[in-house]
Amino acid sequence: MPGDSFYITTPIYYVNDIPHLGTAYCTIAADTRARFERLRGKDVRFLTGTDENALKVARAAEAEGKDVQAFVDELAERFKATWKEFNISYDDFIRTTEPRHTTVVRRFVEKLHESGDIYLSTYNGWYCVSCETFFTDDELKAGPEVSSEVNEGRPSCPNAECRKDVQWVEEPSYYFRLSAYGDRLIEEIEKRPEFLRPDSRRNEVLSFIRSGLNDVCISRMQTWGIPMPESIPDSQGQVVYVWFDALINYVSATGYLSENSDAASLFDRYWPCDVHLVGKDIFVRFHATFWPAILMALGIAVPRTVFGHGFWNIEGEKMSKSKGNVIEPVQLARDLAKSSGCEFQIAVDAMRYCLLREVAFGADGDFRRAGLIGRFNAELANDLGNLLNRSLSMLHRYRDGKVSGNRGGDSALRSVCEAALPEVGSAYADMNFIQALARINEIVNEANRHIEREAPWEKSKRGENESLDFLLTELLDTLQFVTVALAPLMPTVTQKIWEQLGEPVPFTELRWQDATRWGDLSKGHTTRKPEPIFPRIDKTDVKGSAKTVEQPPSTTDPQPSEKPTITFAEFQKMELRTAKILTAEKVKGADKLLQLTVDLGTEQRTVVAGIAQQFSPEEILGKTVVIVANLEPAKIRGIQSQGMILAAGGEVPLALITPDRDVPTGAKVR
Ligand code: ME8
Repeated sequence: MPGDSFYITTPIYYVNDIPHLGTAYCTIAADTRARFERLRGKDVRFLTGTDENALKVARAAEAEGKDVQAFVDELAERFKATWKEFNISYDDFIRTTEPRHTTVVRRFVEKLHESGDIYLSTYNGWYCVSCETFFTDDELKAGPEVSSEVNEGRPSCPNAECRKDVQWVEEPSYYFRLSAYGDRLIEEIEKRPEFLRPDSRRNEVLSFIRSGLNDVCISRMQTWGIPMPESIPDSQGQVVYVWFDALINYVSATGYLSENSDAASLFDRYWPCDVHLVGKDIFVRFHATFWPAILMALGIAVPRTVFGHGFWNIEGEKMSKSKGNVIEPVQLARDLAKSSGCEFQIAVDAMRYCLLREVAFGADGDFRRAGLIGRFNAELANDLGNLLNRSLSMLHRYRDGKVSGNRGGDSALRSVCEAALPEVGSAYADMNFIQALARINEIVNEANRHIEREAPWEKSKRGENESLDFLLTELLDTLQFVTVALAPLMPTVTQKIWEQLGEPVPFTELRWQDATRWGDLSKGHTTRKPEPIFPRIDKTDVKGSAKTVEQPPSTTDPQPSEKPTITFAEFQKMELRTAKILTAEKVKGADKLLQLTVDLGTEQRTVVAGIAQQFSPEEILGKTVVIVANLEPAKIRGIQSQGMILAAGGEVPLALITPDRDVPTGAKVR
C-alpha cells in the first residue's frame, strides 16, 4: 500500500565494543517510533545492525588477539542479545560483512566511477581512527582547544565528542566529488524543513556546507574491509572507506540492486526512508551531507528525515572507556530490578521510559542513577502503579471485579483522554517523546486526583451504586487509554496492565485508536485481581488515605504579618515555579536536611531543604512543590543548593505547598 509504509533506521554500530547506554538510547527511540507506527497500522520496516569493516574494529580484534571475522561475529551477537533483552522489535539486522551488503557497495563504487563522480588522486592529510574520519589542517585548527593532559600537544581530532589523536596519512585514494553537490544539498535542505531535524541542527549543516565542501576519500590502503572492485583502475590493495561502505547499509538492506527479486522489492516498498535516526556526532558530516550527496549522484531519492539526537553524559562526565563510566544497558536494568525489587523486563521498560522522559529528544542529557530511580518511583511505581492498583482493587472490593460498563453521562476523564490522543500521537510522530509522556503522566495524575475527589469509598458506604459504577468504569477507561498510549514505549508493562484489565482485544492486535474506543470493557466483563507490576513505594490504600505525616507540635500559631510591606515590583523579582521531586535522600550527618533533585520541566536542580524531620524521602517523592527558582545558590553542608522549597510553618515546616490541581512541571507561580 503506497503511503502506508514506514522505514526507520538506527546507525549501524561499530563492533569494536559492546553496546552501551548511548547506542541503547538511539535504538530504544527508534523502536518506540516503530512500535507507534505499527500501532497506527503502518507497514513498518525497522532496520538496525553493525558496522564491521572499520580499522578500529580490526585493531580491537588484534588487541584481543582474535581473528577479526570471529571477533565481529561474536560482537554482532552481543548487540542482538542486548536488543532482545530490550525488546527491540527490529525487522532486519544488517551486518556490513554480509555478501548482500558488500556486493551492493562494490556496485555503488562502479556506478560512481561510470558517472565520473569518483576520481583517483592522493590523500595527504589527517585521519582519526576513532571517528574513522578524514580531517583537513583547517578543520584541525578550528576544533576545540586540545587539552594538553589528554593529547600532550599532539594533533587531536576536532570532533568534540572524540578528541583522540589523529594520524598523518599519505596514500593514493579514490575521491568522491562531494564539492559538486553543495548547491543541490542546500536547495534540498531549504525546500524541505522536515529533511533535517531538529531545526537547531539544520543551521549547523547549512554553515558546514556553505563553508565549502571538500571531496571525500572513498578508498583506503588497508587490509580489513570491502575490497575495491577489480574493474576500478589502480585500486589494488585498497578497501572501500568505511563510512562510504556503512552508509550504503540503509539501501543494501532493502535489496537495492539485488538479483533476488523478492529482496529487491523491499526497495520499492520502503525507499525513501522515513527516518534515519542518528546521534549528533554523525549527523552533520555523514548523514546530512555525504549520504544525501551519494544518493543524488546515483539518482536515488534522499531520505525524508534525518534526525540527530543528543548525547548522554554520565553523572556529569563524558561517557568514556578510560573514565570507566561506560554504562552497559543490560547491567543497568539488572541493577534497577534488584534495587527496586521488580522483574527484569519491568526494569527494562522503566529504563526505556526514563531515557525518553528525561530530556527533550535532540538535546543532551546528564544520566544519573538517582534520577532514574526517582523518576521510576514517582511516575511509574507511584502514579501509574497506584492508579492501576487502586482502580482494580476497588472494582474487586465493590463489584467482584465485574465491570458495569456504566457510561451514562459525561465523563471528564474520558473527554481528557479523547482530547489527548491526537496530541500524544503527534508528539510520538514528531519524536517529541518528552511531550507525549508528560501528557500521559498528567492524565494518570488527574485520574488519581479524581479518585480522591469522588471518594468512591463514600459512594459505596452511601449506597450510591450508579455513580460508583460510573466512576469505576471511567477509571478503567482511563487505564485503557494510558495503556495504549504507553504501549510503544513500555511493551511489557502495558501488556501486563492490558491482561489485568481483562480487555477482550488481544494485546498484539491493539491499534492506536483503541485507546479511546470505549465500550470494550463490556457489561459483566471480569477484570483480573490487581498484581503489583511495580514495587509499591507509597502505601496508599484503596480508600485513598495516603500515609499520614506526623504533625509536629504546633510551635507556630498564626502570627500577624511581621515583615515590612513590599511593592509589587519587589514581589515580581521573585521567580516561583512548580517543581516535581524526583529524588530525595537524607544529607549525611545533618538530621534536618534532605537533598532533593527537582524537575523544573526545562532542567533538573539540586535543592537542600530543612524538612527531614517532618517528611521522609519516600513520602515526598513525586510530589509537585513550589520553589523559589531565582534564589542565589548556596552551599549547604558542601552541597550546592539551587533554590528553596516553600513550606507552611515557621521554625518547623508543617506542610509543603503544592498546587491543588495538575499543572505542567515548571509552571510559573504568581
Ligand atoms: O558512529 N549518548 O557507530 P557508533 C547518546 N558505525 N548516544 C550515543 C552516545 C552517547 N553518549 N554515544 C554513542 C558509528 N551514541 C558508525 C555509524 S551509520 C551508517 C554508521 C549513539 O558505534 C548515537 O546514536 O560509534 C551515535 O550516533 C551512535 O551511538 C554511534 O555509534
